[in-house]
Amino acid sequence: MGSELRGVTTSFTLPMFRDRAWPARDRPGAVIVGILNVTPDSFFDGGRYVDPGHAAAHAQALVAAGADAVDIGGESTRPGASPVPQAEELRRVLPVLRRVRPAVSVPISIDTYKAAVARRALDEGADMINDVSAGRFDPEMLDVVAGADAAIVLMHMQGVPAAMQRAPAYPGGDVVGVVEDFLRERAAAGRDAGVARSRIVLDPGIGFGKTTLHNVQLLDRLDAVVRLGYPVMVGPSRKRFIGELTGDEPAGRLAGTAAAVALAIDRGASLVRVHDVEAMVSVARVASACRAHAVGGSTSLDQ
Ligand code: HH2
Repeated sequence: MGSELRGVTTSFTLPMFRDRAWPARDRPGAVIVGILNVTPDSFFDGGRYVDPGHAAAHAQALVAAGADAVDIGGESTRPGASPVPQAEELRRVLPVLRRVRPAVSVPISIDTYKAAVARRALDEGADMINDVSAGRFDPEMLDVVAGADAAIVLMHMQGVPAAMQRAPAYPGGDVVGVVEDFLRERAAAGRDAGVARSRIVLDPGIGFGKTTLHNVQLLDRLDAVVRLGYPVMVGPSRKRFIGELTGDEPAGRLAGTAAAVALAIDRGASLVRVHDVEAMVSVARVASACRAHAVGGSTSLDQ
């Protein structure tokens, strides 16, 4: 998976997909995962893509803008969100997946913590499951992913979306240590269930049971998660902590998102989950080059 970038190398890694490596990409550096929420209530794009035709068109637009993967979600996990019944989540996600799968060649990820949704989506051609509960909310999830040879994102969340932002706190204030221990344990659980090491991605869960300070600490100390030895995904896109730092509403958080994405890549993130693909492709190019130079030493930047 090597490609030249001004004579430097990083340990940049990408997960396997089903029976294949990540498809060839036309640029090196961090992977851009474009967000497609097919929900009425997501905090930024809610209600825009509930129609499967609009959703499929947006997926193609994300890919045309440079997305290396598309993450389709049928349940908002914003702070205060209520769970969506399984049947409703399937009703939202499957028609979109059926249209998007034949229309794009990039990997498709499904943002769900329900094993039944994951199973149906993997049957219909999804490549990766993005589980914000890291396989804890549904005891069958890891088995489903292992059985399909799919990849999985294991994300840290404290509490549940409905209540996670009510005064989040960590023992001794050590959010980095807690998240690191959690992700180490969940990666081991995934491997115990039969998910190959090469198919696991870890995510510190920006905004999931965290104050602004916790989020900043996790971004700054992302190396602690990177050192666990798996590709790391980070999803700061337009989130509340950016608004708390800048005073901007979600619509005005593009520049703040760019700063967080650049920092995450500099600290070793291999994948960034974003709404604004075109802008973040440029951010990722610059930040990935700087990361490659910083880690530097030999001759290529893997993908
Ligand atoms: N953030 C959101 C949803 N899924 N998955 C991962 N792995 N990491 C994240 O940071 C993450 C995620 C929340 O953002 P969004 O999808 O834009 O909003 P909503 O939950 O309201 O649909």
